[in-house]
Formats: sequence, structure tokens, C-alpha cells
Amino acid sequence: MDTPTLPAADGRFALVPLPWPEDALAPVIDAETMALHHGAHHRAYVEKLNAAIAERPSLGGQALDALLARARTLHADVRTNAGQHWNHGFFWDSMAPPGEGGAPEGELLRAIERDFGGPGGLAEAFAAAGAAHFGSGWAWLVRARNGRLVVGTTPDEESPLMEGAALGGTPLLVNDLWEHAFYLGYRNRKADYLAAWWKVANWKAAAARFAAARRQ
Ligand code: MN3
Repeated sequence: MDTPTLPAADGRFALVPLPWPEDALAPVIDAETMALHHGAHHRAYVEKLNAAIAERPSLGGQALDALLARARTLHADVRTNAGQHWNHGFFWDSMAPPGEGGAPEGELLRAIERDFGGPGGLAEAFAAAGAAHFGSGWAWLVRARNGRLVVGTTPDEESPLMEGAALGGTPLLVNDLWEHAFYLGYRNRKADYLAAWWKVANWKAAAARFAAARRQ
């Protein structure tokens, strides 16, 4: 389901195609934003990551999550681009065309009711966390190591998988808070983007991630 994190046989990471057409998330996210976000921004992170790793042969062939797990030891060129590559792959896989992402159900719904009072409370907490985050970053729904669901944000390229991250656990969903994610469609109206984003949340993917984390 989620984007593979291993480099290809030639040792290079690849830009994986979007899981749906560029216009599939409209009107929540327009096709031009998606084309630029994936084809220019994400592509540049992958190219810079490959260039940074090519300069450091000892890192060659390592999986992306293995790199993130030792983020503190990495040169900034590797860390920032590895983080951005992983986060963007996870972001694409956190979204589905409106009406196709399903809704929280089963064990995941029960956990959302327990920790947020219900899906409405979760949406509110998620949007509030994103709105309160100053500057570039990411808003996450995470299953913490104690089994609770937690909403929080990370700055820049940071993810819950990174060594030393302020927010730890198993990511279930992520939204991109960088302006390039919403500025063409929403301009300065970040709160509108955060509210609309729930129409494209991929609850089927979140449920699969939640079930896998509970089995560990
Ligand atoms: Mn982005």
C-alpha cells in the first residue's frame, strides 16, 4: 500500500507516480497545484537526495526509513531530502479522491471516539494543530507508542520516523503545511485548506496502517 522505501537496483530513489490522476482531488486540491507539487517539488527532493547520497557511498542502498532512523548522524543535504521524499510519498498515500477514502470505522473509529470524542473532534484538533503551526511543516495523526491516537505537527522535513523527532509513533495520516501545498488554490486561507482537506483523507489507508501497528 505505502510507497516502498528501498532505492531501486541502481541505488537511486525514484519519484513514484501519484496514486490517482492530477485532477482527481479537485476541487479540494486543483490539478495545477498537484502537478507542481509532485512533478516539481517532490521530484526536486528525490533528485537532491540521490545527489547527496552519491557523494556519500556508505549510505548507498539504504532504505529511506533506515536513513530517517539515524537522522541525527546525517548531513543536512541527506536528512532534509530523505525526510521530504518520505513525507511526500506518505502524503500522496494519505489522500484519495473525494468520496473514495472511506470513513473511520471499526477499531480505528473506537480509538478516535476514545481519544477525540469522535471524527468531528479529531478533524477539529487536526485543523487547529495545522493552523497553529508557524512556517513550513506537516500535520500528523499518529498512533503513539502507548497506543493512543495523537495529533501534532513537525517542522520542515521532520517526521515521526526520524531519530529525535518531537512527535513519535506510527503515522496514520499526514497533511502538508508548506505553502506550496495550497497557495495556488487557497492563497492565504490556510484554515480553509485545512478544513477542506478532510474530504480527501484516505481513511482506508489510515485503517490499514492502524491495524498493522496494533499487530506489532
Ligand atoms: Mn510539499
